[in-house]
Amino acid sequence: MASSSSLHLSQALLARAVYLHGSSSDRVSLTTTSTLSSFPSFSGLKTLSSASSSSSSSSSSSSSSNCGGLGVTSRAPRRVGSVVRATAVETLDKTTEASLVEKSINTIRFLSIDAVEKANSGHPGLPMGCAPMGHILYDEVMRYNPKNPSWFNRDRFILSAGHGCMLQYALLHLAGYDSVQEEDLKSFRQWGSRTPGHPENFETYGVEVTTGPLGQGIANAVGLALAEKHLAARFNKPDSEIVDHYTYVILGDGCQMEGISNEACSLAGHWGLGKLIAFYDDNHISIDGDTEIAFTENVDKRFEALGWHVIWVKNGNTGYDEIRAAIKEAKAVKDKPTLIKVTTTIGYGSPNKANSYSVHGSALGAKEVDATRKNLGWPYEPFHVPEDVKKYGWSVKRFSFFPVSKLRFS
Ligand SMILES: Cc1ncc(C[n+]2csc(CCOP(=O)(O)OP(=O)(O)O)c2C)c(N)n1
Repeated sequence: MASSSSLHLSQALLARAVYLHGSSSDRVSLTTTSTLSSFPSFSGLKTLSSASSSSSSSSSSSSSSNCGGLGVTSRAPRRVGSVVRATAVETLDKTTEASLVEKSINTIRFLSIDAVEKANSGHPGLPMGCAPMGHILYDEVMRYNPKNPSWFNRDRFILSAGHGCMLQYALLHLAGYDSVQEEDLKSFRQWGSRTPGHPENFETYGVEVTTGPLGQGIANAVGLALAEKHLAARFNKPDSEIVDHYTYVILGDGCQMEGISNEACSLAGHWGLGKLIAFYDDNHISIDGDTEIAFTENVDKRFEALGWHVIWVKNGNTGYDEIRAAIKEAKAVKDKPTLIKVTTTIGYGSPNKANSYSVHGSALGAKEVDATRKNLGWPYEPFHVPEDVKKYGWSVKRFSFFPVSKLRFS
């Protein structure tokens, strides 16, 4: 439905995305909120040419230090000065051994478990279940540069299920973002730390969108994907595709229950945002128990009706190749956003708490942490990243392919 209210929503989403994700130093001129009234209707976005020809150009007046009044601190500024166009760190063709992938995924699980345990508060269940999809995204699929988090053409990742933020912090840590060091993981949920209880985009480099209110992250993701498509339509030339990136999201049952997610996803389907790929963590558990008690709709069919391509990964716990194949399929569908429903087990690996709401929002407890360590064969101390994970995977391996000194800056 392309009503005037949906147009206003689209303008708001686009304004927010451009405002937070633009960089005045990039070659493309970005639009500020004040110029949005001159934007065309976006119902033409399915055909790129109509969008590119119908909008008037505008320029950004925001400076690189203007982050929208979001309380940016000198400790974690959002922009990285003049270094805005480093080449991407390509990770697509990496061939890490399967056992090392498994070990790396378990590193994510245990960093999450240990941080929540130390804070004695937080949500370990989602990171334990979503570690495989998160790992594959950050280690094999996404293009980004941890040493230049504001590189404009990076792929975007949004954790719509923001309560599971230890997943994102563990991923940023392993991927080599300076913003999440071991001491940051150890101060998870502490006052003034860079690892707050829900992701804050002004607090931690690498967090694109502040999330926590369920449903809002996926709505922001629609805005980011729309911004990408709009900017690409306006500024790309056949010999110069300066805007070309994907927007990835992880959302859970709680996000699916929220009305705002349906409204935004309806627009995404209407616009045919083919570079929006959402992972639905289908773990059948929410804050109060099994989703059977309150949420039994057919999400797949709903998304199909909204105009999305829908894929079901039946084994999100260990089916790494299934996840990889789904992403490949999603990328091949250019004219529709994709929902990858990934069936996982919340708290995967915990012998007594997995698949129950008790692992949704509380620390496992020392006894269960020990049991989980035994169950997953994890002999290490808390917060330990095994040497082979450090050495052969993640950032070190990536930087050995692309040393920072060889990155192309201009
Ligand atoms: C709009 C909104 N309402 C309520 C909450 C409180 N809340 C946080 S997590 C959660 C349940 C989320 O369930 P699900 O997405 O299934 O996450 P999982 O149990 O898989 O971790 C709720 C209700 C919230 N964060 N946002």
